[in-house]
Amino acid sequence: SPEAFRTWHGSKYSMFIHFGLYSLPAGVWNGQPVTSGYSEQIQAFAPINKEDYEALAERFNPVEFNADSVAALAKRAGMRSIVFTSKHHDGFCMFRTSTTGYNSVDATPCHRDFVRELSEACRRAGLRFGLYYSLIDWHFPGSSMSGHNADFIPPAHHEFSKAQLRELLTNYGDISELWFDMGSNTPEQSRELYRLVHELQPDCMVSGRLGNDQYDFCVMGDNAYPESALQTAWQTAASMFDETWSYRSWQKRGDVKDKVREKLKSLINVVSHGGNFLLNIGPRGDGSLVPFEVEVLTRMGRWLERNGYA
Ligand code: FUL
Repeated sequence: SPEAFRTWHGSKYSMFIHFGLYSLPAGVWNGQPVTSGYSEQIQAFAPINKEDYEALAERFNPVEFNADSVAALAKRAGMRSIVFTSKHHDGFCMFRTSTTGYNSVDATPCHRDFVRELSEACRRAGLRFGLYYSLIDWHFPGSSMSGHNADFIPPAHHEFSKAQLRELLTNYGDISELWFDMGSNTPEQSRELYRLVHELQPDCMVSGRLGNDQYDFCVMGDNAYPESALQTAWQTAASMFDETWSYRSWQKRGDVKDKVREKLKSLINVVSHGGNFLLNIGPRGDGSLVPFEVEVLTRMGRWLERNGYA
């Protein structure tokens, strides 16, 4: 609805979070830095066989992850919502689900539902909350993994996604956006998922990466900026470093001041052309935030405040 669009568009600046099993290896496998591909896709790029990757769950215990501190950081940064990776291409669910045991409640020693923790923290902090949801699933029986462009996802995965979306859209209150990623859906499948989202939450905004022109807003290519204003609702998702979205231990971070300038320029460019800016952070495997990223966001927030935008 126009109302849902206005509310979403009014958010302008939001936090993206890439956090999951892949945060544990942090871009390193067998003692070697994995230099190709994004680190959240280390399973495909190292590559890591299914059993070894799944075993990461047994060590996943991010005691430093505190949803309220994350929400507080978003507030300090001047952001108005948070979008969280409920499930990335690895297929590991960061929420309680009855559809698979491969989830953060059942398969880890921490037994935590991160979607719940963040949804509640956002509500407490007065932030909106949205979900990233990958339609690629390297864990799903019969799927093949080859980096994100040539994966095969069996048709049965569609029913599985529907069941998970029902959970995600009924168990966690209002979801501001469903950030579908990388679907290779048929037109009928995209239509069905689009309808399902709106049946459960009419005001939830659906991203263009659902495919087949079933969307409420377009997403630019990763870290891509249009030359001019677009005739549609749109968003740029940006990573702190071009090379990865999830935490990478050997990332060269450079100077905080330069990064603040770079990201403020992007924010201004996007917002002045009518888009929404979704800026990513990648917490470490123990759940702690990367000080560099905290500093960048804090300084951006201060700039916004000084200039009367906060
Ligand atoms: C991409 C994904 O393949 C990346 O891993 C990341 O999640 C980015 C935001 O979207 O298409």
